[in-house]
Amino acid sequence: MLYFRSMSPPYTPPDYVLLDELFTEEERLVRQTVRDFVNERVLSQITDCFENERFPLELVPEIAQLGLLGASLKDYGCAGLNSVAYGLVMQELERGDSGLRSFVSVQGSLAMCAIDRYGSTEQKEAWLPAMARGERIGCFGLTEPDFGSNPSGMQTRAELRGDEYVLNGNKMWITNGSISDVTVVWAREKDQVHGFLVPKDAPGFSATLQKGKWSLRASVTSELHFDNCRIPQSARLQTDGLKSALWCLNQARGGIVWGVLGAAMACYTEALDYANSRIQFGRPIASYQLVQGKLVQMLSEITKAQLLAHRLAVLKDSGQLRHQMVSLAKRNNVAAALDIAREARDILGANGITHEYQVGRHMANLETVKTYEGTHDIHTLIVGADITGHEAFS
Ligand code: TGC
Ligand code: FAD
Repeated sequence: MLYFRSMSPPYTPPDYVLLDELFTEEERLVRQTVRDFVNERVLSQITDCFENERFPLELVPEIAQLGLLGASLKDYGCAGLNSVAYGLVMQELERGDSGLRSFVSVQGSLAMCAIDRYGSTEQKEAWLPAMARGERIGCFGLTEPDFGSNPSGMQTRAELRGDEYVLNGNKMWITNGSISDVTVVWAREKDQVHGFLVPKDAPGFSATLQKGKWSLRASVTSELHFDNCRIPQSARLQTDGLKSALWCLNQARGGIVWGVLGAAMACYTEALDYANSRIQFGRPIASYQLVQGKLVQMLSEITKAQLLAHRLAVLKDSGQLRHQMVSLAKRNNVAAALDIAREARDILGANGITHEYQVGRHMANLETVKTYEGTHDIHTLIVGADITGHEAFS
């Protein structure tokens, strides 16, 4: 018997050890609001977006209206959510699609957080309110064609000539690049890396859409080109070397720790529903021990990842979070989500590779999430260096 998406029961995410008790009423309300938005506005079109390599740009005003852009920031029209509520936003968005969560992560945790932390009052006033309203879109250009895991080798240069900076270089794999009004770009000025704000109409700036991805197809990914790109001297952020860029990454990595839970929950619930209705050898496949073993393993990993995500958010809000802890959680939760997506795909058999179901899309997306914001292995090395005192990057 074919099992169609239209037959799916309402979404009931797993909460095996009653984690809901850890959330305040406000946090649960935020989660429900985003869950409803994803149910009503995202799920109906996301397969089509993925198939056609299209980011649903038309949803941005609604996302902004819900207060999801820069939601962890306090002023400039931002929602000022605590880290648990912010995490739940990421979780629900990524239940829809990693590309949607990426858009919100890059706009809020990377571009807006960079401006909020390192910008002048003028820069904040110029960009943050409009970005919170979704009227201006931002991106974060760190990675280069030859420098991904090791951004300290970046080639992009900024040279002060008179009262202007002149930028030269290329960035690659930049989420939101071609739809952005402003790029937070990282470039080397003499021996020091700094962040700069480059508006899309700056002379010498251009962006090219990267097509042909197997993963994150409902997300805009671009190359950025700086060819004697001129910006005013005042466009430099008050940054302190590469570590300012790495600080921004913590904010986005924290969002990923929660976000991938949403993708994992979507895969788990779809696999559980399918296993209960798919009959082989005269019985639902859910009645076989091997299938139950897979489902239990998925649920265990989700439950552990939920606890880790929650603890991280509490540590962040109490000022005790170290960036190495974020690395441990990003590494763990993304790997767990990817394993869950692959197992869910397996439980759905041949149906698991079709667009009729979500698992294949989430599985493909999570391959990107494993790589961006620091690869799985880079996070292994970050935690490895922290616990042993020996850096093993080179
Ligand atoms: P290293 O010598 O380790 O550190 C230099 C200074 O920076 C400090 N630091 C951090 N501070 C805050 N947060 C962090 N995450 C930090 N990591 C390091 C460090 O304490 C030190 O401070 P100080 O005061 O002692 O000088 O620096 P390194 O250049 O050797 O870096 C090593 C490494 C590998 C950890 C770093 O380069 C790294 O994290 N690489 C991964 C690159 C990466 O994650 N790129 C992400 C690009 S953006 C992206 O992918 C967006 S995807 C968006 C989406 O769609 O969601
Ligand atoms: P590499 O660094 O070349 O790594 C390749 C492999 O080598 C990996 O398995 C890695 O773990 C391994 N490796 C590297 N160094 C070591 C080592 N020392 N020891 C052991 N193994 C090692 N970047 C941005 O700046 N902004 C964005 O908005 C952004 N969005 C992205 C969106 C998408 C869809 C993708 C795919 C990427 C995006 N990125 C973005 C880039 C992303 O951060 C990089 O891809 C990532 O940091 C890895 O760099 P790389 O792809 O060059 O891989």
